[in-house]
Amino acid sequence: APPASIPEPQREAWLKHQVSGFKDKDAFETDVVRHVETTLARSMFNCDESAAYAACSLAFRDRLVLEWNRTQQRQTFSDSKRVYYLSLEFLMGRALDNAMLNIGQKDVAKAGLADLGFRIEDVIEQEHDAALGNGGLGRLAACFLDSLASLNYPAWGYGLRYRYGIFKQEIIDGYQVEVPDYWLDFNPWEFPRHDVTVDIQFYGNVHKSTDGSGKTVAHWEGGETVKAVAYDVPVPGYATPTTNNLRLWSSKAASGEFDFQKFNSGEYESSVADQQRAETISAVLYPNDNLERGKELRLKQQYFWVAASLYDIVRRFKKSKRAWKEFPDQVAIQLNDTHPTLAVVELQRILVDLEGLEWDEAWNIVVNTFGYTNHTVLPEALEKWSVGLFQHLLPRHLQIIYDINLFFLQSVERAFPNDRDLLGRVSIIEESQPKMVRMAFLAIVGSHKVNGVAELHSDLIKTTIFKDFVNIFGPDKFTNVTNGITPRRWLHQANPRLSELIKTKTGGEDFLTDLTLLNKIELSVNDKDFRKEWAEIKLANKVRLAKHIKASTGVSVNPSALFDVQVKRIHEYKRQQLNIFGVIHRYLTLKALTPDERKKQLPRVSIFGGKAAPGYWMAKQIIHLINSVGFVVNNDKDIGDLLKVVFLEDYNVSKAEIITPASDISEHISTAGTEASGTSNMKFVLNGGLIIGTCDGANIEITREVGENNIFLFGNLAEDVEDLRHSHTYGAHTVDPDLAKVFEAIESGTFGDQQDFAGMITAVRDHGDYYLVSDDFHSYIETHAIIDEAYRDQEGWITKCITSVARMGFFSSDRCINEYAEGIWNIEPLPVDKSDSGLGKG
Ligand code: F58
Repeated sequence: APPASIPEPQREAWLKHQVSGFKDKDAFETDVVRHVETTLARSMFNCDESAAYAACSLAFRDRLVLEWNRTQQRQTFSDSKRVYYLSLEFLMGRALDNAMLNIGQKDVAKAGLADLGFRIEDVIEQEHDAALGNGGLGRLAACFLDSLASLNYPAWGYGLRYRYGIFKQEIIDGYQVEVPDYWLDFNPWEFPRHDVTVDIQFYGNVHKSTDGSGKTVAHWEGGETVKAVAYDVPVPGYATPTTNNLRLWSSKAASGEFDFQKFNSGEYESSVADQQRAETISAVLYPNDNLERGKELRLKQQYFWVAASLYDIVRRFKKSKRAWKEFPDQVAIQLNDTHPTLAVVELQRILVDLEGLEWDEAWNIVVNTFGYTNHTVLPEALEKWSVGLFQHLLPRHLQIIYDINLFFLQSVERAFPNDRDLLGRVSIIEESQPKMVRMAFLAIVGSHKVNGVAELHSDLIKTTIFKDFVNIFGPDKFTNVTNGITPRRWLHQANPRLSELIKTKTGGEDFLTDLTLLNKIELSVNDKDFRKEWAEIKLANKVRLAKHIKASTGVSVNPSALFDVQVKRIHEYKRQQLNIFGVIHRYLTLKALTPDERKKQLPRVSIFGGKAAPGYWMAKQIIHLINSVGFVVNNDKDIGDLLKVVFLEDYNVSKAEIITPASDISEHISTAGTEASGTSNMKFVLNGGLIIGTCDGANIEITREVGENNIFLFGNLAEDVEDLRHSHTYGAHTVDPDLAKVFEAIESGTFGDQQDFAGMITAVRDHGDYYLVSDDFHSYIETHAIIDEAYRDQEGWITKCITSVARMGFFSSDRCINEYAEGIWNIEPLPVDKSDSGLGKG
């Protein structure tokens, strides 16, 4: 039993007053009113929806904190191995709805809020998204935290507490405009830990000295120090008391608020400037998706976060008084992409420079501790840092990297003598001008496992960018863990009615904790009532989205039209340009029909959403073209409801929760071999939508699960992409004839000044069509025609949807986390007795 600071006789008083779950809605209401009147110092006369949100959140938070504390105690005293998930991004979205559902007391809150005069939906809407991520990579980290807690794994997330998350996107005159996302005004979900701080060093010099035994010891001295302050966010598991911790670091001047000495000697300005410079480190999330730019501040962010996290992890380990060699038995650290790769170097530094271990012993510990997940093969997204920048910012780390590289290359030399080319290819230091540190190579050398995120992707990294490393380390070091999504948020929370309907068919067992149980609904595929309700739910979700579209764009759309959705970051490789060219083709085709012929056509709504990186000019052109096409098409009387084109501004997690359940078809149409996995493809199918996609990323495994008849695949295969690229002639590439007509329409000014869109056309026609837009255009258009026909057969369509959902069990992030736990982390869940919980699960 845990030692307690409260002596036995007084513990009774503590137990008597212990916080517990809401017994009923009365208890919930008491808490809400108390928080409104005391914590918020308001009253029923000025309690608006935002105050109701605040009070409701605080009431739930009180419950969460109790379980959170207990979980941390339980995990500490069991002394079991923990996994630490290091990610620069956690795209958490909203917390309140998730907390209510995972704790299992949303019904109580709904009834209680209604008594107090509020609709729960409106209260939930008040919350600002925690948007600490760009896209798939950040959302994957959030799904993983949900699964880790729900499966009772002892796990912590470590990230940065950005003051500004991903920017807010406004669409003004059809163009993207970026607005800062200051989200911390009121955030009840974080707990500042002003007592948990770490001093982080930058710059300075390295001196070497010899210790008593004649060993050389490195000392990193001087430079500047910044303070890392911990902010903790509770992560509740679903239907379990386990509540894990997400620790986010915020930067502060090491001297505290500002330097009093300087202040007193009249240097007020510079004392404040120091403070501001320190705070800049955690100020803003870099908004690039699949692009690295080598900015010094970004490297500073990475080291700041990694050093603080490792200090924390090592401090926790040292309390156990175990021998260092046991470190990998207690600690697994997963590197979410290469952004935290400095952790490899930092742990080696701690062990060798500060703890006095021998290099080899330390290195053994390091390699056994880390695992590395790769999320991209795109060359422009692979991280490299110049040696000069490293030398300046982290001089000791550069030395250690050189040593790691030396020992690594020596071992390669021994295994593959006389292959100088190989040494050059795999060197962690790229011998370019300037020299660069290749972070992915460092991550591979410093980890015991490297994984890709879908089968095709994991195969591709083994045969392309990391091929030499497979030869060197052998194939077992490289593995696949196909991504997954949490069904709690992406079905139960986003689509409560569908979740309820499915529940009626899964025999009382909770499919939300074992998603493979979904297969039971396939038995009801011909059940009339089931099908009817299924269709009603989809329509209701479309009506809800139609209202949102009207409110945000002013465009009225018909909910019985086919909703065709592409929402994700805007990127040439994801090919929103292919989609909008296809829409233009549809428009031109409709225009060429007689009014009678038109009447026979199937109405469609093309829905786009997603942010472009602020410096990504082509992506911004694509957004502009989509909006320009929308403006023309939506106001064309010949077309009416047959085609609407909308761009939804500021796509984020909470918008995704409205959009995903409302799609009939969603588009996952990346050039084959470029999208590592994709995860929204899984979300759409899980919500009873079908997908059109290329043979890329997880689309391939989705096809394997749902069956070829239930997915619309098109386009060239990854294995043919290279040759096709070579076959394109620069300057005058012959484009597909249908696509040529689309270009003609754009160039004749149908959608406004053609100059605005010239870049997109040139990329295809004159600059080699790197993304194979023209090569895939014909099969894309044909496949959309097939989709139209399939959708006309509503009964057939519903059968496809139900069958697909039934077969999606594989894509739960629970399956995915279990694979990591077994194959990479070697950790076990820490079982909890559900009755040993302060919360009533209801
Ligand atoms: C995404 N990567 C992949 N990167 O593109 C997607 O296929 C995959 O499903 C997902 O990861 C999860 O594995 C991604 O989102 C980023 O946003 C990085 C942010 C930091 C700069 C480099 C890109």
